[in-house]
Amino acid sequence: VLSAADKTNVKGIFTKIGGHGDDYGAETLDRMFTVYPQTKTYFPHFDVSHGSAQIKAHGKKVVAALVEAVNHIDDIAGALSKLSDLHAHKLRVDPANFKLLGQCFLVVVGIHHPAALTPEVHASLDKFLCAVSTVLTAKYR
Ligand code: ZNH
Repeated sequence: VLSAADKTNVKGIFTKIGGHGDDYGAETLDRMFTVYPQTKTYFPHFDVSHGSAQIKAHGKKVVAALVEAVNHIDDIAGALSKLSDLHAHKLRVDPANFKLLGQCFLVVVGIHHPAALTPEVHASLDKFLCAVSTVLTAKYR
């Protein structure tokens, strides 16, 4: 459960991310595909080479969903309900992969905002990403 301090930390770091979200999303996917090549199996229809247009477009969508979750941080399940249906019923991404994407996002944020990603903010952002992952995998059966 995200504490009041976690919510403040998450909102703060997303303010820093600001207009870079699209770029960070693409960089996150790029890193995930490189470091965890097994994740590419979910994207057989994508050009997963470095900097591809599809990676950029998808990175933008993923970060937009994270921003949506930040904007509704007290009701992430409600905010991402449709996305949760999509991942559970159509995409069926193994839940283990959410951890991998989350780790890559933390690395990207850390590279671009080293001073802002204090241990406290890191812990809060990690908790937030776990909360989002829990929502997106909640309807699996
Ligand atoms: Zn996912 C899709 C988000 C994780 C895989 N996604 C998607 C989208 C979004 C997202 C927003 C779009 C939708 C529409 O269009 O409607 N994801 C997300 C998030 C996360 C995720 C936020 C976390 C945090 N995913 C994930 C993972 C994976 C995935 C981990 C694997 C690995 N997704 C996916 C796919 C898809 C998606 C495959 C589809 C794509 C296309 O386009 O086809």
